[in-house]
Amino acid sequence: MALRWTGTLKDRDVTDEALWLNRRALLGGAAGLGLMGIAGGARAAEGDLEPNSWEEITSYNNYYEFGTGKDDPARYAERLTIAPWTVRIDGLVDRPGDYAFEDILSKMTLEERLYRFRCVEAWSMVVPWTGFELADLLELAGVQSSAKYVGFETVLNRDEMPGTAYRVLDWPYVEGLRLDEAMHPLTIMATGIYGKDIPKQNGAPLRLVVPWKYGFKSIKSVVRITLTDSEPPTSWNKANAREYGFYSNVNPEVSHPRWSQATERRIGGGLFAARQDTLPFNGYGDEVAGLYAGMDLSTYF
Ligand SMILES: Nc1nc2c(c(=O)[nH]1)N[C@H]1C(S)=C(S)[C@@H](COP(=O)(O)O)O[C@H]1N2
Ligand SMILES: [Mo]
Repeated sequence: MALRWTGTLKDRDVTDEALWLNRRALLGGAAGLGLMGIAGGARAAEGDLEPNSWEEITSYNNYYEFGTGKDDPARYAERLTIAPWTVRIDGLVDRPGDYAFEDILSKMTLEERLYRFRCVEAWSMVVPWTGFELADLLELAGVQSSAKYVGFETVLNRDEMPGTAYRVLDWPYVEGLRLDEAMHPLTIMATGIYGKDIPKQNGAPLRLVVPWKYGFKSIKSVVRITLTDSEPPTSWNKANAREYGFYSNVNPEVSHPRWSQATERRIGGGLFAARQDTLPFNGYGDEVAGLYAGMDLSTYF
């Protein structure tokens, strides 16, 4: 696929969204979607994989470095400097170093992945990401056999991030995965949405997407990836360990202490739309449940 990084996102018209939807129609519904990498829950009802609009995906966001309001990221993230961009990959790797974003892209295979996205706040969307498998990036750096976890860090540029004036979280935002979760083919680094560069409010120029976990695991604007032998700290767990665990797999059977996770509100469904059932592992159980064999998922939240 000849998608190239341009470093800017100026025209927010719907042309690309229309093209994307048209191409999808040409490919022929669910069968066509199968071409976009792993079927990504093609077993779910087709209607459940109706992509949200560009407008919805880019105007209703969580990116607390720019404020805690859902419309703050769309309003303020434009300030963020994203070029040049480097990702430091360090820790238990054979080739640690600062990897320029363009160099990473030139070595990765970009593909489209239509994924459900489920926030721990019980809203959801369906997003047509463009990205590459995290496993490919980790292989570029050469994962050592002693590595067991992967830590991630978001850029911290306080001058450009008004939300960081408040200690809502301990900045920079950090996240982590077990190595087998990170290497799973469903785990991607997203660089685009609807075939366009990923907007800053969604985590430009590259952000993690782990579709079977609550949205807060999908850390934005990544500048550092560290391979470790112990579980890395994660921002929401540090902020409130009683409510947010390390694993955070989507699980309709384990309530958040303050609300049920059994159902979710699909963004764009309208004010009176029925809530829909939340699926175990967000609908990706066939692909990922095996990662947790033998674990009591009611306690590893
Ligand atoms: N750095 C950073 N990454 C982040 C967040 C954040 O506040 N800061 N919010 C998380 C949460 S709670 C969610 S639901 C998703 C939202 O992604 P979206 O705005 O692209 O839908 O980003 C996640 N990644
Ligand atoms: Mo979230």
